[in-house]
This record gives sequence, structure tokens and C-alpha cells, in this order.
Amino acid sequence: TTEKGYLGVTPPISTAESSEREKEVTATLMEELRRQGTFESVEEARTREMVLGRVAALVKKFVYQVSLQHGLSEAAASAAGGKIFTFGSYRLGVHGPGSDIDTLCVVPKHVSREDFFEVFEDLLRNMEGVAEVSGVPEAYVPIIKTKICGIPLDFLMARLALSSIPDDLSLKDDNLLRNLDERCVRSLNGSRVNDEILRLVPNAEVYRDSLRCIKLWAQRRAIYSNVNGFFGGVAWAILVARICQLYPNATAGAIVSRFFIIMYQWTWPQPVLLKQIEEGPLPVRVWNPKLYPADRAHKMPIITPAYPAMCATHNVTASTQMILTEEFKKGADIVDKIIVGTATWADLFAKHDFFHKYRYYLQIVASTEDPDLQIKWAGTVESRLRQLVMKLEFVDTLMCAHPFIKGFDQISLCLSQEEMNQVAEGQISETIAKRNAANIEGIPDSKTVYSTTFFIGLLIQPKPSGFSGPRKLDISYPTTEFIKLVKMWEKYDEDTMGIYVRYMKSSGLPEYVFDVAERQQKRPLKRPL
Ligand code: 3AT
Ligand code: MN
Ligand code: MN
Repeated sequence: TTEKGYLGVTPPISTAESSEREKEVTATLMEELRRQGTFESVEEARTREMVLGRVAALVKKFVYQVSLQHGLSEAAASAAGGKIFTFGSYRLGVHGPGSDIDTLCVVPKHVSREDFFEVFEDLLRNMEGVAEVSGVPEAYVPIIKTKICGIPLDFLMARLALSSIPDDLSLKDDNLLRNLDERCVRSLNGSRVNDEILRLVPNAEVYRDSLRCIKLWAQRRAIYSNVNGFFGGVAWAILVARICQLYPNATAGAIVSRFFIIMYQWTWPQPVLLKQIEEGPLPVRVWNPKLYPADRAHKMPIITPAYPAMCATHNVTASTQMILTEEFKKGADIVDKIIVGTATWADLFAKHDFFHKYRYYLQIVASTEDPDLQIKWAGTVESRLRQLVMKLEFVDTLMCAHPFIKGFDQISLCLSQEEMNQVAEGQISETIAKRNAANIEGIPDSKTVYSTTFFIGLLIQPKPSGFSGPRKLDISYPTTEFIKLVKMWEKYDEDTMGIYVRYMKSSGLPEYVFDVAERQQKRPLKRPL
């Protein structure tokens, strides 16, 4: 805590201890989180620690080797150091079984990014227990993805303007960012944000338990996704931290119950801050709605606590704000019932009803004939979906355009151009769906089509009463504009990449969007809209 006696930009709402009932529901919450499988086994936790120990040693070996290549003496090369910092869910202590370990490798100034993608990547490949090393040096945040002893790891690297990296180095000092490559600044950011969050919460254990609950809830409700205009991991982590600041002595059950009501009543676009925004040593933009119109446009700003302050929720649109707000309200109602004993935590974690909720949907299909290209093309289309959502929001009779948070991948074996076209248009017939490699053997002209299908639910204004005939909904303009936009991708190629948008009734939704239980009870909707 600080000289003002509390953490955060305002004093707490209450410093009271939790009531007996709140302590009871905290215990049942922890039981439910265990039942839902959000914790890893003791054995997996041990493996992670062992892997991290080996990785820390490997980074030192990497720095040592490169230092020798640069002509440093044995002694100087050993003293050059090298250190790992974890961030992401593992660092916050909210990771589940199978989560990755996000690991930042900090190296001294004579070790370059090229060394990282050559020497370090090679060292990794030759390490025992390592599978699937894949470096993406050209990414916005360059990354090496790998798996060690079954644990997935994401490696970032930052090269500081220091001749050695001591074991007790902290990344807190903003001056460390001076004279760094932008990619290094970006790579440092995740770790610095996580460390600040942990420094700014009054009780780390209460924080972790509360965040674990909110993350699970957000995933189940299909509102955990930054790219689609909902909130991503960093935003949820900041929100829960803010509630912890407001109730420094509350237990996790109490934090969660306050979380929903406070978020539901939040007076957006007032930003959520964990501390005052600071200026710093770099010539970079710090989030400032008074200065920048783009920042003023943020609908639900949640601001990262490490310099340079950024908005973690840049992608929120009018529609996703509406959906988030509705979910906060539903969450608030359920936790009220949990406190009085008429609902259980399992009710809070109920699966979303996206594919039952709307009468009309848009289906967006991205397709190629190459599995590697498909990942990039589908990613590009997904990253532009919010542009389609925003254009749909301008359509008069459309009240909400609700993007689903994930695409559905399909691999289809086609025997004719006609079948290929069908797949590219999202019409995968039963014949195509059931076909496999064995039953087309020997047929020379079979082609494999990779497709990823995204969905947007459409909430259409009810017809005025007494008005008959179909309600006019003209979505041709948003659709054509969206297709034009995705085709502007620099690697777009008309001959190998398909993009198709189809408007459909809920009855036309493909089977694969439903899980087994839903398929059995699926029946036509009878709704007033
Ligand atoms: P998991 O438990 O791993 O699912 P997480 O919160 O750790 O949850 P990620 O590993 O995906 O999630 O991300 C951890 C951090 O890494 C969050 C963000 O600061 C950074 N990050 C994630 N994806 C990217 C990306 N594509 N480019 C740059 N940074 C990213
Ligand atoms: Mn992670
Ligand atoms: Mn990761």
C-alpha cells in the first residue's frame, strides 16, 4: 500500500471483512472451480517448475555462447547473465491444465534478435523433451512457440541497453525502455503489465481465486475474446483487480458478487484504471481521450497499468458493449441468488446460448486449399469481422450484430469444382461431410478444401404492429464493403482464397455449431421477434 493508505485511484468502497455467508459461498466457489477442472494437477505444476528451471539455464547458456562469439572473455561471457520473466495466466496464477507458459527472455545489448531466432531456437530444438519449435520472427510481437515435456511455451525476447543482465533485475523502471527497439518494448509490455497488476491488488490470493472465476464465466458465456470486440485476458485481469482494490478485505465470493453489479452499473466511457496514468521517457502515445479522438471513441476503456498506458479494449463496438452489459446483469442476478441460496455457482458457469438466441445469422466463410495459408487467411478475416459488425450497426432496423468468439474449422474432400464451390459458400452437404480419405482413394481429381466459418447473430427490430410482410433488412452494403476490405489484405490472392457471406435463418445453422446434448433438444424457436 502507498502513502495514501490504499491501492487505486479512489479510496475503497468498503474495508469490511466478508460476512459468514460470503465466506461460505467462497468455499463453495472454490469447490466448483475444482469440479470444473480449472486447476492443474500437482504433477503438472511440478513439471512446469522443472521446465522453467531448465529454460532459465538455457537462456543463460544462449547469452554465454553469443557473448563468446562476440569475442568476450570466458569471465565476461559468464557475467553477461540473461533472465526469464513469466507473464500471462501462469504469472497471475490463474492458468489451467494445458495452459501455456508465456516467457520473456531478457538479454544484454550484444545479443540480437537474429541470435534469438537462430542460436536460441537451435538450442531449444536440441534440448531434451522438446517438440514442435516454431519461430515467427516477422510477427508484430516476434515469438517462438514450443512444447517442452508436454508443456506449451511462448517465448518472447527483449534486448536491454545493458551489458549484462543480473539475476535480480526488475523490469519496473520505465527508463529501461529508453533506446529500445519497438519490438522489445512490445515484448516487455505483457510482463510489465502483469507485474503492475499484482503490485496493485491488496491480496494476491483473493485476486487469483476471483479472476479464475471470472475467466471461466467469461469463457462459458462466449465473451472472452479481444479480437472479436469483447474483453481479452488482460482486460478481465484489470477489471477484477479494480474490484479487489475497492474491497481490500473481502473474500473471493464477495469480490465476484460485487464485480457483476459494479461492472453492470459502470458509467462508461469512464475508464477503469488501477492507478493514475503516467507520462514517461519514450516518444510514444499514452492513452489520453482529451488529446486523441481515437481514444475518445473507446466505449468501455480498460487501461493497462504499466507505462505506456494503453487501452486493452480498443475493439469494443456498440453491439459487444450491449452484450457485455447484458451478461454483467445476468451475472449479477445469479450471484444475488447464490448469496441467498436459490442458485449455485454451476448456474453462473452455464454455457452461452448464442446459437439459440437469434432468428437470423450471418455466416462468413474463409477458405483455401492449403492448411498453412488457411490459418493466415482465416485469421485475417477474423481480425476484420469487427469492421463488418460496425457497418451492420449502421443498418436502421438492426439493433445488435453479435459476433461469435470463434470460427469453426472444417476439412472437406471434394470431387468436383461444384463441390468445392459449395464448401467455399458454407454449404457442406452430408455426402461431403462424411467423405474421408479412404473412400476417395484412386480418384485423381479430389481436392481438399480448408474452410473456417464465423457467425454473427442479428437482432432485428420488431415489426411495427399491424404491419405485415417481411421486414426489410438491407445488409448488402455492409457485406460488400466487408468483402472489399478483407480482399485488401496484402497477401490476398483471388485464385487461392475464398470469402463468402451468407444471410440465414436460425433453422439453416449447420449441425456442427451445436454440441451433442443441444442437437437432441434442438427445436424450432417460437419468439416474438
Ligand atoms: P492462457 O491460460 O494461456 O489461455 P493467457 O492469459 O496466458 O491465458 P495468452 O497466453 O494467449 O493468454 O496470452 C498471454 C499474454 O501474451 C497476453 C498478451 O499480453 C500477450 N499476447 C497474447 N497473444 C498475443 C499476440 N498474438 N501478440 C502479442 N502478444 C500477445
Ligand atoms: Mn498464456
Ligand atoms: Mn501465450
